[in-house]
Amino acid sequence: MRMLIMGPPGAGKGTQAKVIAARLGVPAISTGDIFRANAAAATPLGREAQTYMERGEYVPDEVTNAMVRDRLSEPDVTAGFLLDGYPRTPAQVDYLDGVLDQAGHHLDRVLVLAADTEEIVKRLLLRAETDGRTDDTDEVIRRRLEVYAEQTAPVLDRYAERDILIRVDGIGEVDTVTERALAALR
Ligand code: B4P
Repeated sequence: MRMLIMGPPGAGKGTQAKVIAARLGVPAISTGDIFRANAAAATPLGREAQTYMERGEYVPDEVTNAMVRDRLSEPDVTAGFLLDGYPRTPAQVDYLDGVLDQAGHHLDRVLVLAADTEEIVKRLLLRAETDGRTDDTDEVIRRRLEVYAEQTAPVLDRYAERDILIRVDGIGEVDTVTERALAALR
């Protein structure tokens, strides 16, 4: 199973990706987590990514694409993967298609989690209190939502045209959303 999980910031991608991937027996790969791990370790990639993340902007495609290509060449993805938060731009969609094509693979499903803006802002401001993420301030959350609407929402049409897009309501208890997503994937 080669899958993506998409949706606006705060829709529950990272939360659901870990559980769903474990249930399906594939690794969950979060570009946001990889950037944050690099930022915490102060690697050159992390220092560069941090300057974009703290403003709510996307990290440049060339940087993100190269990082995902390397991750997808690791042995644990042979049987499949769940990519969380990638691709987010048309150029990333094209790049991922190319990487998969070269390996003779294709995407099976794209799961989109939906949540309204009011719920998203509430969740992320709550996370700011518990996790202290620098991109969970009111101003940066608003910018992340704008960037999503401008650059990522149009990408969903590409997958809808291929008939692999599944939309799931992301509102409700975490377990309820997981079961909803797994049922939709079956
Ligand atoms: P991400 O780490 O992907 O952050 P995100 O979009 O906010 O989603 P996340 O997965 O963390 O949150 P979730 O919705 O699970 O990206 C961060 C930044 O990295 C981007 O802004 C960008 O700068 C950079 N980046 C990442 N990928 C990139 C790419 N491909 N190209 C360029 N740049 C890229 O959860 C949010 C909160 O809601 C959590 O606190 C969670 O506990 C809570 N929650 C989840 N489900 C819930 C539920 N059902 N009910 C109540 N709360 C819930």
